[in-house]
Amino acid sequence: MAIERTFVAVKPDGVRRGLIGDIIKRFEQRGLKIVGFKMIWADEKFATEHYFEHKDKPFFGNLKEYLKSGPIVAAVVEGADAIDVVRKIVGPTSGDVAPPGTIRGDFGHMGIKHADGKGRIYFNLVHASDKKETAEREIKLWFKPEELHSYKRVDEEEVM
Ligand code: 3AN
Repeated sequence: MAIERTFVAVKPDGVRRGLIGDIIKRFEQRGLKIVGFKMIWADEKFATEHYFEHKDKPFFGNLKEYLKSGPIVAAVVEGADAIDVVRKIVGPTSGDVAPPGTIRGDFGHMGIKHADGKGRIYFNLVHASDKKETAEREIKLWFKPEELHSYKRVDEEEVM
């Protein structure tokens, strides 16, 4: 079990819906540590860099429009096996199958197929890095080293 850092973003729909606190709380209450935190409004270049893995997908244009549509709350979250644990807290990509108890399963219900069928942007509140290499790349893209902080949580002995 390794202490890892992962990148999390409350996407523009999460910010617009006033869910920043509810979403970030999900990570804090599991004992994960917020070691970087800021609000950014991504431009075209930034959105393209962030989602470059999806550049050949048919929904790439919509995905970039989504990311650019409002400010994002970007965070770096630290903890034991944080990358996988955070993905479990976030839940599956499509809201119709995301189980209750996950962020996507508690704050939305619409599936990707429904959105694609209507040719509309698919909103799913939150982004979380999917693996170690992605986490390293995304943290470097969104944060300068001096914007990340090492400190102890008061409950660290019990939760980490
Ligand atoms: P996740 O965010 O769960 O890691 P990915 O990496 O498969 O999901 O996709 C990245 C983002 O692309 C998703 N969060 C979602 O917003 C969007 N997306 C994925 N598949 C589709 C699709 N078929 N149509 C529209 N948007 C999609």
